[in-house]
Amino acid sequence: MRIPIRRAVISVFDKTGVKELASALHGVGCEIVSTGSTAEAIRSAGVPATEVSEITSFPECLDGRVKTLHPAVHAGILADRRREEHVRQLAELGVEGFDLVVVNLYPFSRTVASGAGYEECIEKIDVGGPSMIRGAAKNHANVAVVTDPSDYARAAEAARRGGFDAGERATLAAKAFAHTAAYDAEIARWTAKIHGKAVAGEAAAGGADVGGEGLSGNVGEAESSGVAAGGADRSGTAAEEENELFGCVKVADLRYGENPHQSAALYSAGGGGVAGAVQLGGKEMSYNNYQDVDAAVRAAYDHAEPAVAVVKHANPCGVAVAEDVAQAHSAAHACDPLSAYGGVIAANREVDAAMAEQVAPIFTEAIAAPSFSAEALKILSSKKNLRILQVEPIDVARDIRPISGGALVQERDRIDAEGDDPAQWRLVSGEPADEATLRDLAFAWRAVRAAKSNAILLADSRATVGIGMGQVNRVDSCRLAAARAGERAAGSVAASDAFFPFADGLEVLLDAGVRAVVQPGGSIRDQEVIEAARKAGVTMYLTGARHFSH
Ligand code: 93A
Repeated sequence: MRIPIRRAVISVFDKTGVKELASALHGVGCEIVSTGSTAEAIRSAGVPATEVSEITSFPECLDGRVKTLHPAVHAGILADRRREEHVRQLAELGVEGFDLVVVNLYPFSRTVASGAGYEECIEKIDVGGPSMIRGAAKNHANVAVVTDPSDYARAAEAARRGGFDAGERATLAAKAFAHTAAYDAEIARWTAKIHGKAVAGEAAAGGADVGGEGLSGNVGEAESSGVAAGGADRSGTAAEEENELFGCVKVADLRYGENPHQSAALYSAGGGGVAGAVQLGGKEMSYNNYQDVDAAVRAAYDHAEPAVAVVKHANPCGVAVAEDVAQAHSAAHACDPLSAYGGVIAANREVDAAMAEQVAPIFTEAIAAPSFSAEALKILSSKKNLRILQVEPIDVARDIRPISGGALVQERDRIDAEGDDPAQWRLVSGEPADEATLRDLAFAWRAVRAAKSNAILLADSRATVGIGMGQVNRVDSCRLAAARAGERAAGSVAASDAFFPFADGLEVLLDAGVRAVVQPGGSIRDQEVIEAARKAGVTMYLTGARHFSH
């Protein structure tokens, strides 16, 4: 159901596009209630705006710390106008409801990254804004919430056609909650840093002066620890100079890069994901930890069922899906326990005590998941060095990779390309796979793209049993996968991230006893490859989709 936009509260730090939005809202007869400088900006466009202080009968005070924190605002945002009782109470209290909340927040991360001092950073912690955003998002049955100026055009359009419908309001609410969650995560990391706690380890904003009364120090300034202290000397390096890159804000200087002589920094797009992870325990995150956690998260979060990926040097050494994460972890670990030593683990569901008990005895650099049960956290925290990261899944739109003299930008590879769905696969050899085999093939196809090309992945019972990756020819990847699987190669299924250019690689897999294969096809020698599969009586599907990962 559409809810006409008759009354809106607008309070924005970034004034981009606010005049146009206010004009459009005014044009459809919407009353606008607004805070100090937002109201000024709106009025400068000839659009009337009621000051919040007029409806609260309370002045903005305490240097702007209290502007909208008043029941006349929050009751108007939170009232569920489908409930007679709420409508009656609003009338009794003389409060009018809001249909739209437009808020963007004080730029906390940017302030920290700019090298601002402690007091300035503290003042840039927005309280009233997130409260209004969360109130409107909670009450999306009645209120639409807009937090991103790029949604203003949609809001203006919605106002003209009689408001947002329920689905649109829910989508905006989800975006709003993600926004405030990411905002608070950044503040948590910074606060933990300046108070020397482990919540975000040292991977927080800037190098805070935590000694003695040092909290008034320049908290955004990079500490210059110097090579002798074990960190790179960052003076005059790119990591220090660039506070913004590709729309991401620098949130931390890392101790060093891939190697101790390289300076490095962490940038965040301001949302969840690995760059926005909240560290719940363990040692400081390193550059390599971030890379590996990112690869592990991507490998685990690709699956719909409970899944665990174990990663080493950005490549999976085990991936599995199962009924729960503990089972998935034990299957993933069993793939290659030798390589899992010193690896990084990611789960796509809450880590429970059962999984934590399994992980604790294994030397692991980091563990990432959307959440951890209290018991799991207790078990994992007993490993003082184990980095524990809460990673909110996000939809990454693009990959950026620097090359000399510039950068390559591409749309991110997702597992939803034409041909990824097993229903679209073309059977070119052998019998159609039975249900269990098809499930294994579908799992293997989903998992193989987590391995660097050339990638060959052998799986059984929805767990990898051998992975060959990163080789400069596919035959070697096949040999590696078969060798790692050992006896388990016989009866397993195989996925190849790209076509077999010759039959030789496939023949290695056939000799090892693989019983079904999925691969993109598309080689000029497809017929040769298919013939080899047919001769061995092995099932083969072509997907038409390829998942190179270099
Ligand atoms: O200091 S606050 O947390 N206290 C508040 O009550 C409050 N209400 C809105 N900051 C508050 N805001 C923020 O003020 C908004 O999130 C927005 O970023 C900014 C807009 O203020 P102005 O209209 O004066 O520029």
